[in-house]
Amino acid sequence: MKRLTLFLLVLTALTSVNYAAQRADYRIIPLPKSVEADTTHVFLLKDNMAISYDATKPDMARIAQYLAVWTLETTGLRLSLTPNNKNAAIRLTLIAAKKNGKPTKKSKKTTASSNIGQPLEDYTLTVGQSGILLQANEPVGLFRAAQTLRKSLPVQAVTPSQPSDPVELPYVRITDSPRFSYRGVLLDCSRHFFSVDFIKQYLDVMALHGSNQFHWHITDDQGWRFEVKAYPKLAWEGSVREQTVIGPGNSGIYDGQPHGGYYTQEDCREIVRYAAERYINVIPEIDLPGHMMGALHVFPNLGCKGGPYPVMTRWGVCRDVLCGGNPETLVFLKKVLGELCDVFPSKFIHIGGDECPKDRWRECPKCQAKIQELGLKATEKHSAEDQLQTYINREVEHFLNERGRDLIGWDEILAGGLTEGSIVMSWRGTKGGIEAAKQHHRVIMSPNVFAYIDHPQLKDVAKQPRTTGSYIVSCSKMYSFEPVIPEELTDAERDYILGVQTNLWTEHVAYPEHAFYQLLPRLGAMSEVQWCSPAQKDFEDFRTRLPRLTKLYDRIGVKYCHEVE
Ligand code: TNX
Repeated sequence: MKRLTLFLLVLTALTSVNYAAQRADYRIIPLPKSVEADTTHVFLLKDNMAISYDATKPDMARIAQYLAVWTLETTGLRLSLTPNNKNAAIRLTLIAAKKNGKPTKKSKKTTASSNIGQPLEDYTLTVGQSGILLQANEPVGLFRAAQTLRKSLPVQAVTPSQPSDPVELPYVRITDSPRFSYRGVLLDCSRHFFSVDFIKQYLDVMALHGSNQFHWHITDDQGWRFEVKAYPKLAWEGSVREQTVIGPGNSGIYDGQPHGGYYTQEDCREIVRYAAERYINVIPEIDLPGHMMGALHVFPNLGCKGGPYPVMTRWGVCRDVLCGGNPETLVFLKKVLGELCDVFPSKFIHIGGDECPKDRWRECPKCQAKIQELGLKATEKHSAEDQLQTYINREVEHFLNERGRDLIGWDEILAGGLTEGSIVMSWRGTKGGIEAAKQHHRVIMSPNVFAYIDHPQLKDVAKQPRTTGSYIVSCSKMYSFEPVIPEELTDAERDYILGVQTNLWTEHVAYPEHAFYQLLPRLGAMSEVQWCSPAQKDFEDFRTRLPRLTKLYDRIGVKYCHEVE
């Protein structure tokens, strides 16, 4: 009899566990600040459970909807959306931030998060007996919490029309917030045009990694891709190059195919909206006064020599740039930037400023006359021509400031002296960024040897699609980047480092699959540079967490490099 009872007990236990439950794992990428798990207890997430949210608060329904979609995508579990339901398995809650013990609507904490006008992104994610609780001060925090839950879930085999297996979530308390407020990714859509649909997918992948700034490079020597209503030919004609040089470097062999494409202002607004729904700000870049052959093709009178100027069909730095002495140059730039500001609400506007050779300006009577007029004199540090570029930057900055915007430029803007409030994006190493921080200017670190993902990621370049070749930016190299070195900057100067950015230049990247291959999984490595504290970082540990993220890449259908060095 005793034996029979025991047998029945075992049988009941076995039959009640008639599923192959997989477990959530909170050691995601980027690693949250604190994960306190109790693996002896689990909450079972099952089909038809509910997600609740406060329907009176902005953005909540949308975030709940994302979470339902992501859970379905990853686990096959179907969750329902039920506003204001205290008994729901998953609950999204906004909590008023406290100031001096009193609740306030918006936290006034002056961390890096507030210095770029981003709401605070802190959140907590708790799993216990009553279910899964996501809490934050702002919707963006709930979005981050929802992404964390998404990445913690196992990617399960899903059979449509069959109920999916429940998921075991160990009890946990996660508290998280990012190290840097600026976590950027650049996409160059001038060298190759990418569709609006692709850009949306790119933004989704950025959001998955916690990035919040999309630096969109939309004009350059090889194609002007921003519609300007005052100058329609810019997009119609400035966007088309006759052909493209083949292979890395400038081989001298051309494909014979025209390449074009541009974004209408409506396209841009759609991208801004889509990004904003994913808590990403879009920073457009009009690269000036160099990298302007797209525009010079249409307006040859704006070049020192008067043209003709073909839209460039090969890569590299072009000696022809906007004339610094022609008053029409500033009229043109202000018209373009005016329309840009109408379309892009971003607080930051990028004006390029890189790789502007001064050969033409040195010989141009108009530029030299302007230098005289402004009384610019070469000093030990700054040539007169570099100062002429600063004069243009100052005019442009004033124009942007009047519209409530701040100017970002590549580190070349240091050459003629920084204008008052300019922000420096340091790409030729970190030197420019350090110099700018010492001058009390805000800085974004994007040093090419650590952050340029147009470069190969594996030592054996033959294994990869051919790209720019001069150095390797492996995952581990990128991961090892530390943007704030104490010996280089004082505490006060360090506060000027807003964050870090990785850049996908596309001279040799023409297709979406290739773009994702260049981006992933390196964006995973970059996300820990951007999000985690130095003490948390450990490349070998990152490696062990990566396969779960790449499973998710497979599930959402994006390409990535399968090897990691
Ligand atoms: C330098 S980064 C450039 C880009 C190129 C890139 C290729 C920067 C400010 N200028 O125009 O696309 O190198 O790696």
